[in-house]
Amino acid sequence: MSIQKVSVVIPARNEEATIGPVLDELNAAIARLPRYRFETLVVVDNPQDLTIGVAQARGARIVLNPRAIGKGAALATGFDQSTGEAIIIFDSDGSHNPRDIGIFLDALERGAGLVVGSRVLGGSDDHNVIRLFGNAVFTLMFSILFGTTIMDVLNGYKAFVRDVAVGYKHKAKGFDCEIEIAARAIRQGYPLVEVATHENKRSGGKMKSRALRDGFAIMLAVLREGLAYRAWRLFHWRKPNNRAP
Ligand SMILES: Nc1nc2c(ncn2[C@@H]2O[C@H](COP(=O)(O)OP(=O)(O)O)[C@@H](O)[C@H]2O)c(=O)[nH]1
Ligand SMILES: [Mg+2]
Repeated sequence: MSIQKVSVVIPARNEEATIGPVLDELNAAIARLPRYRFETLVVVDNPQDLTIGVAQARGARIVLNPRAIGKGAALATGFDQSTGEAIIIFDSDGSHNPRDIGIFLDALERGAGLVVGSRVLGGSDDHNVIRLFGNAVFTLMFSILFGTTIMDVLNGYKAFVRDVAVGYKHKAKGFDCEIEIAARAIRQGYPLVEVATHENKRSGGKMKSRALRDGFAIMLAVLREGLAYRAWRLFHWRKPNNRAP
């Protein structure tokens, strides 16, 4: 696809300790990609969040998510406010390297509908045994239900065409949003591509995810989306993209 405008949508809750360098690095990356127009949206929940001042000083637009109920809800509000044909999401805690956005955009230009950053290919400094195990199990469940070979569906560094993000009701309000986005792309028939990205250790502030609470929500989302997809395939088996290769 030919992309003119790119929206970078960054969820942030109390990330004033980390978002400054992230946006500085993003702005440097944007300067190296003059063929695109960019907008940067930072989605915060609370108007008192100190992240706002730090982000505004670096030219980002602040989007307030009035329903402060998680990363997925924040992203959904950001998507609605964005205007690019392509959307990139990554975290505000320094875990993702904004300098990689060019790799994601290249993959979209070559025909992908969803590009997923992969820690399996690129490594991580932010992992522990529980996170590693959860990621592996949920990704395997996802791959079986959706018939993909994707290795890191839960990674929060993604790029996709606009259609993957808007025009439907986002049920996933928390970290299960990663599942919903990937499911939507597959349902729409878009090719998925994985690219190697390295995950850094969070550079400050506090981690917002909780292994048990979020793991459970993610598992439910994989089952909900995956079984719905299977049922949908049964009734659309004549669709051209459902033919065996
Ligand atoms: N606006 C908003 N952002 C959130 C919320 N929960 C998490 N985030 C952001 O989502 C990103 C990922 O969260 P993080 O705490 O790093 O969890 P991790 O993905 O397990 O490392 C960070 O940029 C957070 O600031 C939320 O409730 N609201
Ligand atoms: Mg993090």
